[in-house]
Amino acid sequence: MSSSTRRLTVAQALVEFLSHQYTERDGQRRRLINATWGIFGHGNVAGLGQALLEAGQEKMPYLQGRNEQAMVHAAVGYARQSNRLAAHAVTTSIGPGATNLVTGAALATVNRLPVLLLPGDSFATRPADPVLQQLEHPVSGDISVNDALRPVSRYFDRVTRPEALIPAALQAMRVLADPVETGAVTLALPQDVQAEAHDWPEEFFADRVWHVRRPVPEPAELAAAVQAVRGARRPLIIAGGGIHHSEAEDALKALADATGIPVASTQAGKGSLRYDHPADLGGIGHTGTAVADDLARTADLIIGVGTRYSDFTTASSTLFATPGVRFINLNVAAFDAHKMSALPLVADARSGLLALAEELAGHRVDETFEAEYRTGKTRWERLVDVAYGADDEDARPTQTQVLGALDSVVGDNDVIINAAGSLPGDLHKLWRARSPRQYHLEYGYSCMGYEIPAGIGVRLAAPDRPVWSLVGDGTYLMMPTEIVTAVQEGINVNLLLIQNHGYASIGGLSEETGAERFGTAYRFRAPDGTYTGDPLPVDLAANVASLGMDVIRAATVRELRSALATARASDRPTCVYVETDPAPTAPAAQAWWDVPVAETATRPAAVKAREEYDRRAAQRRRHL
Ligand SMILES: Cc1ncc(C[n+]2csc(CCOP(=O)(O)OP(=O)(O)O)c2C)c(N)n1
Ligand SMILES: [Mg+2]
Repeated sequence: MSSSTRRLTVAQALVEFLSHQYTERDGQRRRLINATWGIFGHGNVAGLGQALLEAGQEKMPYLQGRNEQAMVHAAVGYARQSNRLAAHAVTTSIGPGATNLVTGAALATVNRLPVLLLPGDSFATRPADPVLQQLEHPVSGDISVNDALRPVSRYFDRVTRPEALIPAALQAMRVLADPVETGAVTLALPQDVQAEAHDWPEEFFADRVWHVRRPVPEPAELAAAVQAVRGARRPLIIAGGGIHHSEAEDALKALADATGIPVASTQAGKGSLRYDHPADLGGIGHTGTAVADDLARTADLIIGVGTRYSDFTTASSTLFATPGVRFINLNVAAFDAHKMSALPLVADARSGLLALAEELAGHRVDETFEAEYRTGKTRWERLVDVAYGADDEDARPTQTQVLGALDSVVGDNDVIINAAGSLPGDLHKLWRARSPRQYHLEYGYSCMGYEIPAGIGVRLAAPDRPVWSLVGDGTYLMMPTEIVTAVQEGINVNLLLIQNHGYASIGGLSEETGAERFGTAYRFRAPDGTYTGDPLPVDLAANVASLGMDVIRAATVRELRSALATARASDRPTCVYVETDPAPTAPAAQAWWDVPVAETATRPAAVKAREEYDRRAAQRRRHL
């Protein structure tokens, strides 16, 4: 071991260390931590802030954010678009800056996406408890608000001594780069420790490459899976987000081409096959297409690839209705591979699909089965045409007509981003995904406010792809903050802002579940005290413009199409603002979603909704 050391503060050493970390997959090497987002306060200004200043933009690019949660969203957008091979760090002060990370951390961990969180923490040496923003816990002296990050982090450490940074930083990198374990990683850094000097061994700052493995299936698991596929009459593949993370789209296409097994996709997996591939059935589950859901109900074998089986996918355990239906789960995480009592195929998605294709050589599904799903696909395509089309181009567009207009303007490479509201359902049913990672839906945490900051992260990861953040008015008001960041950095993110005066999605859900749209409209109070008066005189387009973004207002379908084309051609961040006609033009839900309804109520709407709920809930089924 060399005896040479370098004297740096903990914060300086961490930044230096981070600038030397790389991932490698398939022989391709790239930097693991490509930038650090930060908002400074007394908990990090003179520690990590000073260290970032000393490092300089070249060594560690610094990005200024407006809201800590939003900075995590930007980092997550970046990581997802980078197929988890690169990530960002986020530094915050102590107290509220740190706890603002909690929602972002949960979002990253739920979606299995890497982000390195570096919240400041109150003094390790405790010279003057309580310092500003320090939580005092009457019976536990070592708790800080950062402990709220533990359950939402895949790795958590508090670096209370300088030398403890070494194992903490190494574990943090291992988890970030690991396809099974990745998620939010938190290193809490007490404000005094950040500024403390230490003599670091030079080896700590050597280039370090984290190989991102592609585990291959075990022969016995593979043999069992192949036997099950060969014996199935009506197999269906569910493509999950793991296909994109693993860059397994070509392997999936090869398997679908060779075997004729149809593919339905989750929100995270949509775009695994191009929408016009004959075996692509579109979305599955509550927001799925009729052809995918009909097939799921009648399938005798479900082959889940890189999916978590969320309740939207399984229609709350009601979708897979064939008696004796079996599951094969190809997943890099054993945790997911064993869901649905499946035959587990624990492997990287691409390795596993390639192995399956090789072992299944010559095998093909029945012609009548293929003809059946192709007919269903054609029928659904016609529904999409109807939902996208407008009889009157000079009328206010409905939401699906907005998507039709966007569809007509984007190219193969554009990325559309969304997370919450009525858009995810409409997009899952209708969007014609033309390339991997074009369809960027955060539907693990479905967090309102992901879209705008994520757009920045996506654009940083893919500077040559036009980026569209799609937001409703409620979502816009939740987190418009990073528009300022996009303007400041000249990051060309387009915003499609849909005004419908409230939480339309939850309004619809509320009505279906007997809650009568309570609290879901943005309107003045009527004389009876309910929010059923006039819409609020709020001008969101003016709000966007006030933050420095170009804005184009579109009132009709025709104007909208031209506004979208103008925004796309512009080299500045541009918002297209449109007020929609609330007429429902999206196809109805093809499968259930379990949202419990009041078991007893005085109002008739809830009583009636409960009857329907009980009928649906009786169809739930456990796969054991
Ligand atoms: C942070 C957060 N809070 C609450 C919710 C619950 N929620 C889901 S959709 C939605 C309404 C979204 O409103 P808007 O963006 O206007 O879209 P719309 O429903 O009108 O299409 C709400 C409140 C959420 N997903 N995320
Ligand atoms: Mg709305």
